[in-house]
Amino acid sequence: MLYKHLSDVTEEEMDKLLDRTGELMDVTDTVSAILHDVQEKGDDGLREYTKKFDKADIQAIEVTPEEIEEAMELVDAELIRHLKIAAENIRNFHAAQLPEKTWFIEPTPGIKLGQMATPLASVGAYVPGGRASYPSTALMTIIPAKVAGVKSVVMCTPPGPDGKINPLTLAAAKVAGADHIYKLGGVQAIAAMAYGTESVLKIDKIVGPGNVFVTVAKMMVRDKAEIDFPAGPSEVLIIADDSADAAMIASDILAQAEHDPKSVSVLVTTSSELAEQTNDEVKKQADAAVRKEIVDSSLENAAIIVTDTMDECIEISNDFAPEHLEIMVRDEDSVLERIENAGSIFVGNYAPVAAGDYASGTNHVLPTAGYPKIYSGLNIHHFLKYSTIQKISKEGLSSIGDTVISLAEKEGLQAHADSVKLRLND
Ligand code: HSO
Ligand code: ZN
Repeated sequence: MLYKHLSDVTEEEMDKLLDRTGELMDVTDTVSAILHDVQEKGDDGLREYTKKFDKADIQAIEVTPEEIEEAMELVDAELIRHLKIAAENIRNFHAAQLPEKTWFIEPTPGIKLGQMATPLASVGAYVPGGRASYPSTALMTIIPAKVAGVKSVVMCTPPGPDGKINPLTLAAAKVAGADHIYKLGGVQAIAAMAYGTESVLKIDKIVGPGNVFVTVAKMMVRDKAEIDFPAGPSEVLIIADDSADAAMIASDILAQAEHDPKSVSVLVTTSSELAEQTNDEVKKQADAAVRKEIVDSSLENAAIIVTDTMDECIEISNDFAPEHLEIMVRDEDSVLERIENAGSIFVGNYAPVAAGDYASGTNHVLPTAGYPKIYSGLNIHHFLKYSTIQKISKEGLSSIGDTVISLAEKEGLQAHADSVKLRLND
């Protein structure tokens, strides 16, 4: 772990912290071969790759209603209750993001301008499986699509070697309201949803996190299916002053570190005392970590940076553009209002990232690696598109007629000009 005063951080160290886009390009050849194969061979190609990568023999690619019922019975009733609580909170928060279906303004008499939101027809949710199997991600991807009004929401998640999907992930998909569930993971899942096969519905947009292969596959099928954004290894940046609690900060660093050996956690603070205590706490908590191996390698990417001013903390955070930002300072709002780039922001001592990961209701599918500079985390607008509308009377058209005619004629488009003249000449 890097632990330094800002003035001692070298340019190289800072660059390494800020540039996290990684080795996406290294895997493009492998990915494009699989995409191509699935496009050619359809279901047979999917079965082949599922055998190769997931070690599973699958006949039917789609999960049956009986399999879903079986999973619902296998999962502890108490866990189903918790899934439902989380689902309700996620549903409510995303419903609050819904824009007005249709609105109009009348800037000039006789010209009414408006906008109408309509949901995408079909969406595919990719939910990672295997070592990192996240039922919570099924809730986070399927529920907003359903709240937006998407008719066909499909989920892909890889099967285990027994050909079955993790029962809790299936239960989560059911609670969230998925319309079709396919036993597919990796690049083959992305290919199946983007191109469609005999068994898999072709969808309009793919959302959800994945490893580098999945991320590159999503980026390569964009001519067939829109995507949300690249989402890589999890990250947190914490801005804290001397009012913060070192044990709490360390626990959030550990929570991030246990995700992936490539996860990144950063504390920027104006308090050298807090920095020292956090450094000790991280070591102490890491010793007792359940996923110690992952935590230890991830902590190699961690950093504690002490600054002289809160302005410097904020500047580092805005440059870093973290997936998750925690603000643990006395004057929270004055820091919050200066944040420019962050996927999801957690304010105060009692807002750990884990709250948003599972149950508060905000979405945990977020851009990483600095992409919060240009992308928003998953939200209702990812599932909607907007049509503009105009209702114009003859009076309204005459008020802009000369402008349209003059500009059209100047562009050499006489028919455009005539379409207006014809309407205005009695
Ligand atoms: N922090 C992860 C999401 C997650 N955490 C799922 C636990 N389960 C990426 O935002
Ligand atoms: Zn997490």
